[in-house]
Amino acid sequence: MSSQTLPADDAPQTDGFRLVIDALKLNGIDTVFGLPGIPITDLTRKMQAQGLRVISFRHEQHAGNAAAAAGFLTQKPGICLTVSAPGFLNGLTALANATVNCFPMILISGSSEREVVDLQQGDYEEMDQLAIAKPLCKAAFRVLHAQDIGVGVARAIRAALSGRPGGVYLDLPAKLFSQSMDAEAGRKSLIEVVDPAPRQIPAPDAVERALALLEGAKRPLILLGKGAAYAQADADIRALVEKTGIPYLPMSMAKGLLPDNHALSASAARSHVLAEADVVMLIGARLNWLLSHGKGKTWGADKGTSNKNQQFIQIDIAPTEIDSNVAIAAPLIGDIGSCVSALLAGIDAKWAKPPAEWTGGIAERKDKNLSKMAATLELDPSPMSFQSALAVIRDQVKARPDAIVVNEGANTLDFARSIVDMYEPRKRLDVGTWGIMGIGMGFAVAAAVTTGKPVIAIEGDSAFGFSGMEVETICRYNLPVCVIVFNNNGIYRGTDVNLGGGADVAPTVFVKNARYDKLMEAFGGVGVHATTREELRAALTEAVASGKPTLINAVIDEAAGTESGRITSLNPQAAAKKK
Ligand code: ADP
Ligand code: TZD
Ligand code: MG
Repeated sequence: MSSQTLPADDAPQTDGFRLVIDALKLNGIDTVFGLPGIPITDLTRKMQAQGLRVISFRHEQHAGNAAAAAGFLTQKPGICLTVSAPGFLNGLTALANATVNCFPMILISGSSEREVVDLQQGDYEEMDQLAIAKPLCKAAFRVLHAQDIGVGVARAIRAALSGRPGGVYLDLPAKLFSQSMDAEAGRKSLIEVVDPAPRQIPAPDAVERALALLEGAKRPLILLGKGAAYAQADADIRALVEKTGIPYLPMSMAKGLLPDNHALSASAARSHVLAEADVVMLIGARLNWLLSHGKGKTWGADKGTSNKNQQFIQIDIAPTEIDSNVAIAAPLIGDIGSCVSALLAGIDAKWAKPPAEWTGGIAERKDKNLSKMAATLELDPSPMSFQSALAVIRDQVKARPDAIVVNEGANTLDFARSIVDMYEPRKRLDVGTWGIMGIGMGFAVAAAVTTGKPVIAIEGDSAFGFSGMEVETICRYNLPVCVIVFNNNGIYRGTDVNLGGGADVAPTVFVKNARYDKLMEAFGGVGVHATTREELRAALTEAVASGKPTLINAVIDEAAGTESGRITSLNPQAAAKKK
C-alpha cells in the first residue's frame, strides 16, 4: 500500500490526487476503466477509497474500449486511465476509435516530467503525449497546476459530450498529483458542468423543408444509425416511424431501437428498399462506406453515381457531415431528440401514409426472405454452421431481450447481425465505423458494469484473440458475461493453404481444434466445449440464467466462411488476373 493517504475532507490543504477525484465525482463519473502504474497507481487506489468503481484491465486498449462503450451507453464520457508513453499509446487506438464512432470518452494519461520531455533528455517513459493525441481525437488538454484541474476536467467533459460526441485526451503530468493547495480554494476551483450536451434546436424552415419532402414521397425510407441509438430519443423515434407509417432500416447498432420484428422494419428487404426508395431520411447515420457512400448499385444507380430519382433528408448534429458523399436535399441540423420532436409536431392525423404499393411490395419481399432464412435456421448440420449456431443465440436473445449483445469477427459478425434480432435500444455493440477487431471483451465488461444485465459476446475466433486475456478481468469482477467463440480455426475460415508450400500454415489459419473454453477455466469461470447446437443451447441458457462468467467454444465448420464475410469486394484485386 502507498504510504500516502488522501487529504481528509476537513484538512486545510488538498492535493492534485484529491482534486482529480473530486472533479470527476462532482460531474457524476462513478466508474473508471484503467491500468495502474507510474504515475497513476496511487490515483487508482485513492479513487477506489473515494468510492469510484475502478475496473482494472490487463491491457489499456480494452480499458479504452470499455470507456468508449460506457460513453455510448450512458451519455456520460467513459473514463480510461493509463500510465505514460506505452500505456497511453495502448489506449490511443480506443480513443481514436471512439472518436470515429462518435462515442464520448476521455483518455486520462499520466505523463513524465515536462521539463525533461520537452528537452528530450530521456525521462522514464518519455513522450510528448499531448501532441500525439491531438490529431486523433476531438480535443486534447494538459493540466500543469492543481488549481486548473477543475477547468481541465470540465473542458474535457464538454468537449466529449457537446455537438458530435467523441474522444478527448487529458494529460496529467506526474508532478500535478502531489501539488498541494488550500482546500477551500481547491473546492472552489472545481466546476460542475452545466448542460454539457446542450440541445440544438433545428431551424423551423429546415423542419418544414424536410416535412414537405417526406410528405411528397411515394417510396419513403427512414434509416436509423448509431447516432439515433446514442441520442436516447427512443419513444419519439418510434412514434415518428409509426405515425408516418414509413418503413425503416436500422444500421447494426441501431437494431432494437424499434424491435427487429416490427411490421415497418425493412431489414429483410434491405437491397430492395435502398435501391427503390425515392426519399431517404437519415437519422444519426453517415453515408460512409457502410452505406456504399449513397451511390452505385446499392442505391439503384450506376457505379460511382447517385440515383437521380432519390433525395435525402439528413438529421445530424454535425453540419459538416451534410453533402459529404451525395447532395442532401433537406439537411436538418440539431440534436436528434429536438429534430425528431419538431418533425412529430408537424405530423398530424391528416398525414398520408406511404402508398400501399410501396409498403406491400416490401412486406412481400420480407416474407419471402424471412421464410428462406427460417428454413436455413432449421437445419442442424454437423459440424455447426454459422447459421445453426446463431439460431440458438437468436432464441436466447428473444427470451432475454434485456441482454446486451457484443459482436465482432467477419462471418461471425455478418451472420449474427442479420440473424440475431434485437428488441430493445442500445443492446447491440459491435465493430462500428472502422470494422475494428478487438472491441469484444472491453465492450462486454463495460456493458456488464454499466447495466448489470447479462452480456452475450458473439466472437469470431480471430476477433476474440485481440482481447482474450480480459477473460481474467471478467472473472475477477465476476461479470455476467457469456463469450461464445465461433471457432472455425482461423480468420474467415480454417482451410487456407500455404501458397509457398512450406511447413508454416497459411496466414489466416490458427491451431486446429483449439480449446478457448480452457482459457476461461484457468481463471475460475465456466468453460464449455460445444460441438452441437443442443450443447450450445444448454450452455448459453445456463450462463445467462446463472450470470457466471462463461466461455463457450462453439465448433463451427472450418470451411463455411467466406473471405472477409460480406465485404469481400473491398479486398484489392491483383491487376494481372490469372489466365
Ligand atoms: P452508423 O454507423 O450506425 O450508420 P454513424 O456513426 O455513421 O452511424 O453516424 C452517427 C451520426 O450521428 C454522426 O454523424 C453523428 O454526428 C450523429 N450524432 C450522434 N449523436 C447525435 C445526436 N445526439 N444528435 C444528432 N446527431 C447525432
Ligand atoms: N486488425 C484489426 C484491428 N481490425 C481488423 N478489422 C482486422 C485486423 C482485419 N480483420 C477483419 O476485418 S475481420 C478479421 C480480421 C483479422 C477476423 C475475422 O476472423 P474471425 O471471424 O475468426 O474473427 P470469422 O467468423 O472466421 O470470419
Ligand atoms: Mg474465425
